[in-house]
Amino acid sequence: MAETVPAQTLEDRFEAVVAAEQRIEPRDWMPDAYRATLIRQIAQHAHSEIIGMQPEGNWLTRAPSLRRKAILLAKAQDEAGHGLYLYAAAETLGVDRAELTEKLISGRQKYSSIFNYPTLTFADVGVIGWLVDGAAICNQVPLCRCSYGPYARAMVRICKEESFHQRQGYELLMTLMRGTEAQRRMVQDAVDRWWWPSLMMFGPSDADSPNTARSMAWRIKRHSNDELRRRFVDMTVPQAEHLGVTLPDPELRWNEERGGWDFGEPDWSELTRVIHGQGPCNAQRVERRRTAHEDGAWVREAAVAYAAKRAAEAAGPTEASEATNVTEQENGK
Ligand code: FAQ
Repeated sequence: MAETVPAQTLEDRFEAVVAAEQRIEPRDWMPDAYRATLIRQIAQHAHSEIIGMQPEGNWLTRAPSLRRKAILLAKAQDEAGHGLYLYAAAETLGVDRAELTEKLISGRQKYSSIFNYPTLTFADVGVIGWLVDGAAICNQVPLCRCSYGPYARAMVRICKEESFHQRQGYELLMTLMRGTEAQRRMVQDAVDRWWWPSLMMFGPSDADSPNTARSMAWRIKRHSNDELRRRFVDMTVPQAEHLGVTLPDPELRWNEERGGWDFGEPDWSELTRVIHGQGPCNAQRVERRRTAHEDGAWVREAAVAYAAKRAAEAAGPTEASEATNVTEQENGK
């Protein structure tokens, strides 16, 4: 008879694995709240990658050269791949990708606020690479050390690709900055529009972040929202100087004592509005996702039918398929 392990021992084991910086794997016992937190975060992260293809996708047909178009296509394809690794990681926790997609398009699960802003010019593509992927890297590199094995492993590959995304954005902006006065103005305008939303990607301030303390104790998150936001600003200010753009924050100044940059407070009411569906493009993004999902129904149906056919073949000949074979022979096929 199988031995039953007391719940207390299971929890102790879980805590010991986390404390020893080892990984929790799908078949290991884990507290229900740990599982729920991971499903929430990984699903939101996956949805962000998938919805995140839309703002840049807006420029695929209008990229200014074949080279820029090929780069942008490769980037969007990487994002689709990231979404898939992440949905697969979430599925190891016992949820189904179809169920997560349904929650996204019915507004019951979130995705990153940043993808609810419009891309008005091609400079936005560069700024998304530089600032949005830059922020994503700051936030995601520590997730490679997350206590849940499948999420941590997915993040290793994702981060490698994000770093290419960030570089292509910066290179695009450097090219525009070496161009005409109008191109430089276009870059500055894009930076002005994307700077504050990029800072909001890190989430609410620590004082208003209900999940951080628990997630850090479980070593899902390794740093608080404010710590990562500061790290991002410190990394980005010298890059802005090198590029020749101004960051739209009059409070930005070097703090000698701290050895980092002080910066202004983002407009938290804007973040709340965008998270709750009132951003400039929320309705459009979700509607587009819903249409794409409906348009793809035939692919899912074909995949299910094909899998059923393969399973039937693997199970050996059935009376029905034998009958089909006989009919085909009789028809001379
Ligand atoms: N947008 O208590 P916290 C990318 C929600 S991928 C929307 O601080 P937590 C690649 C939060 O979910 C970008 N919602 O929560 C790319 C929670 O709501 P809930 C996505 C937000 O989880 C680049 C509530 O507010 N990256 O960019 C946001 O501890 C270019 C309270 O917040 C990830 O998902 C927000 N900005 O910390 C693709 C990384 N912030 O669920 C295409 C993984 C907070 O309780 C193009 N995720 N909320 O109802 C994380 O690191 C964390 O989940 C945080 C939030 C830091 C986002």
